[in-house]
Amino acid sequence: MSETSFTPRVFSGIQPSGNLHLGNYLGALKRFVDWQAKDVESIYCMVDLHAITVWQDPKDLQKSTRELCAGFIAAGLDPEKSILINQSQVPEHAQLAWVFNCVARMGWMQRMTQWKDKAGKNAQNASLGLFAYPALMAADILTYHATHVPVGEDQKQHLELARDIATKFNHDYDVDFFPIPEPVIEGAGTRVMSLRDGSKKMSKSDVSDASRINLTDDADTIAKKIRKAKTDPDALPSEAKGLEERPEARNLINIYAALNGQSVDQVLADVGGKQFSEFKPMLADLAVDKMSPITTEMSRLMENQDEIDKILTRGAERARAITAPILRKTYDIVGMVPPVER
Ligand code: AQP
Repeated sequence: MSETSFTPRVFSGIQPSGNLHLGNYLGALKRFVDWQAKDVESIYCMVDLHAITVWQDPKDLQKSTRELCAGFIAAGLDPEKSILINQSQVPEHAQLAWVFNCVARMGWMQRMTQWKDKAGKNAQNASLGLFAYPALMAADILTYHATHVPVGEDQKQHLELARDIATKFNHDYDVDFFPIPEPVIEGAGTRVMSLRDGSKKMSKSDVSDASRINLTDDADTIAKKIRKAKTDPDALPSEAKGLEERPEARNLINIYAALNGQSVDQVLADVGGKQFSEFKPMLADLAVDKMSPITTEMSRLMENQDEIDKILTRGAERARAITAPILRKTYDIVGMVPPVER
């Protein structure tokens, strides 16, 4: 099966499960905006069905979904250029996920590190949805015949599973129907680590708020969190190999590079030899400079929630023009009787 026989189309999503943080911004959102500039048809999704695989307070979920949409737009996504949707408003995601639940194998799901991390020792008590999460993610992508999926490093394994599902479907039904989607994991911001522990990824669910920079943090809070970020006592190196075995230093340099659109080598050429006491204020200024306009715009957009709801409704209409025929064709391939016109 040729991976290039499908028209390029981009899909990605973020869970409305709490505050957007710098990791989501650099690993995903900022790169969605870069893709938008390439003029490829793109769909960006607030994946609320994924969010409820762990408990969400209903009122918080609504607020987080609208806030996420505001974050998408504030970061530079234009709802006229990209299709912005709330997953639950496009029923084909869940419908195709059921078909994929019947294609994917239990053993594939059991190997997923995110399942093991999130279910932990309490797997018997985890939701069935959390276990099946990667099949829904495959459906999110493939219900658009998306070919490219910009994500952070942590989603690599789920993307491989989406590829396995597409391959097995095509093989089982002897068709060339689903593209094999390409993960696009590029740049210095694909794995932003906790500010408190350079071995843990920055995450919404970390109990320590000091571990992450939220897109809703004000300038003082951002500067304070960077000032207090864990580091080591040595000066910064002039070459990337000097960051080996220095996870916290590497993380702060990666963040600087990703925020400033530079490579790690370029950053180190400028800051090599500096102490953290000198570098941290530089990073804080840069982070405030890049993030504050987004935060301000997000708050402004949140004042007009009706407008956000209209954008999502319109996005769902545009999305369904793509997804409904793909789902119908999937059902035909699987052998489901179509409804007749009356
Ligand atoms: N630390 C990160 N560095 C780079 N990219 C990241 N992403 C998440 N964390 C980092 C990327 O953001 C996109 C959306 O992620 P998500 O919210 O759907 O899921 P997640 O990975 O589960 O996010 P969190 O913050 O880690 O949530 P919790 O704490 O609930 O598990 C994805 O492209 C992801 O790679």
